[in-house]
Amino acid sequence: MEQWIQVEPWIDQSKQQLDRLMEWVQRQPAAQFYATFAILFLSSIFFVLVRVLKRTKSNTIVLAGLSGSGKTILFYQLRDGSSHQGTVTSMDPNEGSFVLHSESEKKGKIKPVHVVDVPGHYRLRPKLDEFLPQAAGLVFVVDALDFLPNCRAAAEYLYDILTKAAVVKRKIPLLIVCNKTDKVSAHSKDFIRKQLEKEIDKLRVSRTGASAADIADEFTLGVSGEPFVFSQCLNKVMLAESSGLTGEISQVEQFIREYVRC
Ligand SMILES: Nc1nc2c(ncn2[C@@H]2O[C@H](COP(=O)(O)OP(=O)(O)OP(=O)(O)O)[C@@H](O)[C@H]2O)c(=O)[nH]1
Ligand SMILES: [Mg+2]
Repeated sequence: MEQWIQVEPWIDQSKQQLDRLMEWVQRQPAAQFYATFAILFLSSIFFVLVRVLKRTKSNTIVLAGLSGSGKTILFYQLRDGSSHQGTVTSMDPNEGSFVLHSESEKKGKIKPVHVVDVPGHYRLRPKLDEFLPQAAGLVFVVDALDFLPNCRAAAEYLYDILTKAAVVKRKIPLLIVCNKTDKVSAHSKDFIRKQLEKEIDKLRVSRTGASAADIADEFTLGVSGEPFVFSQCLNKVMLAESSGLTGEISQVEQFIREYVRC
């Protein structure tokens, strides 16, 4: 009884508030209800569509890297199992949807992969932005033979890629492929990783010091106060070795199959 006495005023108050709310609702013109209902209905359809579209996985793998690193030969190896010796500097992206040559004999339904080879010439690099929004994975090809003279340029290109919103927000996995390992003088992937990390670290310092108007980076890289290592990136960054010339590309194929599932 005592408890009832305590809660009774609160119930009365709530009832009055509810009555006032109902009166207010009844006073509103019908058009507002229809508009509210339409907005709620359309936004729920929009959210359902976004979820469905997110679930439809992309099958695009983008090949990027400096000119002469071996992207086009890698593209042919993936598609035809041969290097088509005698490639020239590409002037346009090379793209195709195909079942990987190494899987062409396999039985059952095999998902084709859409591979895009973006030329390394710096004027053609902006083409990369057209393909990143649909990329399931990114393969960055490095010339392991002629690596040291090109280390700075490769690091700059990688830095640009790793700070792009399209890469960071979608956490696009990146495979750095140290190519041309058929030659004994090719550098190992551990050496290349360390050198690239060092160069990116230097770039990070110089770019952070530059004025915001001079830099186009959409995201900052690494952890401030710590030397840069690839494991600090929000997207997964892995390293592999290959030879497009001899067809030793199994690590690239493994990466593709990990992110473009059959
Ligand atoms: N030894 C060796 N040479 C390679 C290998 N892959 C490519 N090359 C050579 O490197 C040169 C450049 O190869 P491409 O595939 O045309 O290079 P790219 O990356 O497509 O170059 P751009 O189209 O200019 O961006 C060619 O002369 C190839 O023969 C490799 O695995 N080993
Ligand atoms: Mg090419």
